[in-house]
Amino acid sequence: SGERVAVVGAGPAGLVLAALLHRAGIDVEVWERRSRADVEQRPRAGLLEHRVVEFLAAHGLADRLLKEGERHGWCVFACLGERVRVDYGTLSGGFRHWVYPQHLLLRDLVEKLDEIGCPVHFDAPVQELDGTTLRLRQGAVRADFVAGCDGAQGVVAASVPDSLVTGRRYPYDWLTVLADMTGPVAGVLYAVHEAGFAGMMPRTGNVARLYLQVPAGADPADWPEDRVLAALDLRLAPGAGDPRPVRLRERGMLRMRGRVRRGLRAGGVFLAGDAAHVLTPSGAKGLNLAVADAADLAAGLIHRVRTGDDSLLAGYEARRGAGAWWAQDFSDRLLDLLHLPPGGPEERRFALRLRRERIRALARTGPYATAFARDYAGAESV
Ligand code: RFL
Repeated sequence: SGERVAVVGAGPAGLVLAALLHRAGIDVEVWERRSRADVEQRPRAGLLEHRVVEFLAAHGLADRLLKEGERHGWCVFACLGERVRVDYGTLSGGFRHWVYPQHLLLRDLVEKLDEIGCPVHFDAPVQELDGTTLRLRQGAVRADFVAGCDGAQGVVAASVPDSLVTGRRYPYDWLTVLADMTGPVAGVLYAVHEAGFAGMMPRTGNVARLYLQVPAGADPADWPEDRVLAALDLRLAPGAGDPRPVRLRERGMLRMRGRVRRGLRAGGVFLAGDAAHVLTPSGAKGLNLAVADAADLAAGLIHRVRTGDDSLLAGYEARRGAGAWWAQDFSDRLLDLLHLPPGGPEERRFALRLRRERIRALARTGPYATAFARDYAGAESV
């Protein structure tokens, strides 16, 4: 029909969307600010929901992931010297995560787009949007539809009038490191501790992503390597045979905030992924939500281009808003479990005991544990 879609951003949302549209015979191109090497090498997320992998697999976008990724169906909560294993794979009735680093997924998607002939332009920052025309250093690109998949600080959102943001700044931050460990990390560990939360998430081989609660606004300079290692050791309290960090690769500070936009569409311009909502990494939902947005937007655009009917697209904002609030709520409840409220020693002890109680309930067969397990693993279909 000759209608053109411009996708801004080659993250999970943009690349999945482009692949689906191109496959459906739609004229689509991706514009990405960073270099290809940068996109393919920057480690971020790594825990993929069941439903997301099912979706990617059904569209032929998970070949390598299915071969090389690892299934993951349990996590451990540590609290007051007790370790509680939550077998969410079993409690949910068989839904598990896949562990596969985000940058490898992006590498695979870029490769797939190359293979099917969908253009991805790297080193091409979109500077401004004028209706559905992109302004780039290289010149102007006209499109009929624009998908703003340009992340939390994107330029597309700025051009969507009335795109209101509701958000929360949490009263703490997470220092995050990628670490070489003494051995492979078998599963996710969440440690709820008097001194603050610490977490450990498996990546590939002996590499793990570690998180450490620090005061909001903390300066990374105050957290040199030995301080980080000592805090991790205290809070994670590894046993004799457990993997320990030996080398910290890259250190970052995650300013903890949740944010949901209202106004995900203006005419032919749409927002998806982190451009539409930002989640804290607590529930590992950000990447998953980005793919779910892309799936929904692709279906709406394909229907619109093929039939001229806008009704599916018209519901995009409501459906994806609901998806974002669901994930936001899940992440917020998990954060609440993982952090102690401010207070004196007595209040903190009380709060710790309450958290241990809730953690035990997550492992006990019943509707509470089943609901958590299904939400965590992403049981509902995309
Ligand atoms: P992305 O991945 O940020 O991609 C946006 C892309 O847009 C480009 N861009 C532009 N391109 C052209 N012109 C412009 N003007 C542009 N402005 C920006 C950017 O360069 C970039 O390539 O957004 P998307 O696709 O919405 O995907 C979102 C996910 O990347 C994000 O939610 C997750 O990484 C969050 N997250 C996690 N999510 C999970 O589901 N599971 C996890 O285990 C998990 N762990 C994490 C995470 C995020 C982290 N960081 C660093 C924020 C762990 C970490 C440490």
